[in-house]
Amino acid sequence: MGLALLAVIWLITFFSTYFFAAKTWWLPHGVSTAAPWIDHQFGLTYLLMGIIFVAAQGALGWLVWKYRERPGAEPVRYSHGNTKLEVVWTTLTAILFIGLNLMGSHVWASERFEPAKAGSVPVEVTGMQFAWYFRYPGADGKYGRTDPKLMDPSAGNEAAVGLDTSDPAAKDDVVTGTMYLPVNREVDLTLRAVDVIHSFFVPSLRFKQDAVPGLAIHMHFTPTEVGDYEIACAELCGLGHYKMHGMVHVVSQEDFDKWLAAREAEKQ
Ligand SMILES: [Cu+2]
Repeated sequence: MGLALLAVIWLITFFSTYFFAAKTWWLPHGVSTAAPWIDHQFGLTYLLMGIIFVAAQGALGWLVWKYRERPGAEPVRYSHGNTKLEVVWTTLTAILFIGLNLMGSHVWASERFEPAKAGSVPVEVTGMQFAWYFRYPGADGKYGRTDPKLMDPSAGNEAAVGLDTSDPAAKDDVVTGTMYLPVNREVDLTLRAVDVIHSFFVPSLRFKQDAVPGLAIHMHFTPTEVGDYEIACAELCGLGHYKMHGMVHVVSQEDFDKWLAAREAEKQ
């Protein structure tokens, strides 16, 4: 029985480690300036946790077999444990977790607490049940006023985010259901939510941030490769949560300008 348990524990350990080591399911190729940092941190965390996991499960299997029931074995005694060992592994665990957090906090904080650089592209993302809308402030660089009373989700785009068209700054605001971004330029993102908490998640950009009703959350990132990348809502936000899918089209500056000009022209 002891040998059977050892085999089961080691087999579970082997197969669960294999899928991570072989990268059977892994992150998509990263296309933002923060991606190498984040991937490095992610890989390091998995490696350290993997080593501890394999060592702990390996020891568990071995001990299960070593102390198996057999004729002539010493009867079981209650042990209160080993205080010195407990202090050591608790301290080591604390150092590891706090250390990993400190290492990762730099990248995390730089996208949130440092302001976006001058000349970045402002985009406002609004999450609502169950769609994403993207607003570009237009030539004046200023977002027009929005008002919850003007919101009409069934009308889509401008009306959905409640844009007050009587405000001069709103005249050139563009609201769309697909996101276009110029490559290699920093994006100054403002995240809003209308009804419940949503989470704007673009795995390829290594970007994930909650959008919270009543808050305008500022973040910035820089896409580095032209392509189409999937947006998902990473917060279970209601029955239609699965429909909160969208696309980020990262294009050249020229294509971006053309696209934005075409949207502006549609407004006239
Ligand atoms: Cu959502």
